[in-house]
Amino acid sequence: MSRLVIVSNRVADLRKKTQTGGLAVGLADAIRSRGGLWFGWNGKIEAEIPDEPSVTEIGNVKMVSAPLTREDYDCFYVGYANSVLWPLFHYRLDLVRNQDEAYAGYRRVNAYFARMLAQQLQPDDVIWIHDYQLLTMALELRRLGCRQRIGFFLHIPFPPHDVLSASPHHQDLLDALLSHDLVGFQTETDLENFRNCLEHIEHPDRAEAEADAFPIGIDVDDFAKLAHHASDDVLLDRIRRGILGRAQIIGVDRLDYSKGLPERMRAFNRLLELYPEHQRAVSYLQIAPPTREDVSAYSDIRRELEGLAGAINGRHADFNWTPVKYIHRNVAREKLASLFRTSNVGLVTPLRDGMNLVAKEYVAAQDPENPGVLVLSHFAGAAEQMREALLVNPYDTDGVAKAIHHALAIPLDERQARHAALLKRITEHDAQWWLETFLERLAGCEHPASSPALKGPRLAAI
Ligand code: GDG
Repeated sequence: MSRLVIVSNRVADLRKKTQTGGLAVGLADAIRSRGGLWFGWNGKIEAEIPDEPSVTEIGNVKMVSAPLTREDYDCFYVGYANSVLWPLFHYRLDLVRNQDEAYAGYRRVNAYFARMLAQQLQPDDVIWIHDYQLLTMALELRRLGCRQRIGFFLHIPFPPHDVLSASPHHQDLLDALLSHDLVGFQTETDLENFRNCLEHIEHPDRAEAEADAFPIGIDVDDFAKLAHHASDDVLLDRIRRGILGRAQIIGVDRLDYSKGLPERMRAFNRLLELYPEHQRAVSYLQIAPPTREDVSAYSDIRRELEGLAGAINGRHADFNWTPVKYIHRNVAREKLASLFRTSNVGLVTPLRDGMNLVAKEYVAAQDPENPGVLVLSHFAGAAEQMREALLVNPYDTDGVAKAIHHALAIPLDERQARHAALLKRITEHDAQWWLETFLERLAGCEHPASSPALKGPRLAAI
């Protein structure tokens, strides 16, 4: 079997038993079980970039990483990846901050990562690059003469041409994507958008990269076990505090404007207004750990959310009831699992999301005998697979309030039926399925992008 080379913006810490994010867990397991190489930024900022990456071996895995300079970090990570690509790909043109300098930094870092990785490659490696920070890295690898198979997976949405073309560099980005043998997206919608964008650009000389949808999954059994084992303490705690009998709604999201958190708070407020019977009977727990705090749009959303939580509590709270519990900290994964299991409603209402693993984790964590109900945004990639959730439009405040009200009243047999259908689907399409399906498809590609006969990409060096 060819050696697997995974490339992601940050390398996971393989010495830690449990990774925090769902993605890191899946990839870490894959590489631990079959061996290979993992390349990425080491998270450090240094005065100068080195000539060679640092290499450590953990079991049969080679961890290869490199630092960034302050300027590279500011341009590549803050300036372009998170102030242009992230908002653009989440359909938020109002938040895009185009700057040529940032784009140049992005291209420079992708080229630097390609140089660092190229030194480590063997001829029959299979390379799998992840996500929007590294859209142009394969192109740079090809320029360096790498002929290995290269696959790419985009974890976030891919926008339609009308949105993408607002970027002055959209043609470059599409060209760069065509340097891969296989480009993977989360959903059929993303795939369609990509195909539609290609129709608008000229690429006559190029054999096309293969493209398909590979919806990412979670390790369902593992998360279910975690939830089952950890939930006893939480239940006891809730009984002790006398809040059993009160319903709990839960939301867990990085504090990101794509997750629709202010809209969700407003919908909860509306629930209390429209259906006063939920006063003192329902509470909403929102866990929203900080993220990307050096991008200004993120401090704005934080302020807005704190204001809203305070206003709702100020208006509705009672001496022994706090309607909104808002936690702006990272919570341990076991704790999350048990909180999911002991919450009656999982509220996942992003304005736009590639997939959304929290939706799948909420379902995996439920007690099948007495499961809670998932309320899920149409605009999460997960909605394509999870039709038995209560699907909502997150922009429709009254609609979400009504859906929560409905979720709280669904009888046991219907809850069980919805949960069983959802659990079956996420189990069939779990993390292992995602990984194997992608890698098998990559291995079977006709391999046009890496063929020596192919003309080089048209994209100019920067
Ligand atoms: C991107 C795409 C796509 C959250 N808070 C805490 C915590 N989490 C964990 C969740 C989940 C993960 O982080 C978040 O994954 P999501 O999929 O929900 O969202 P993004 O971070 O935006 O991920 C997304 C994903 O990539 C994978 O392709 O689904 O669409 O945007 O696992 O549980 N974990 C812990 N404490 C927290 O406070 N331990």
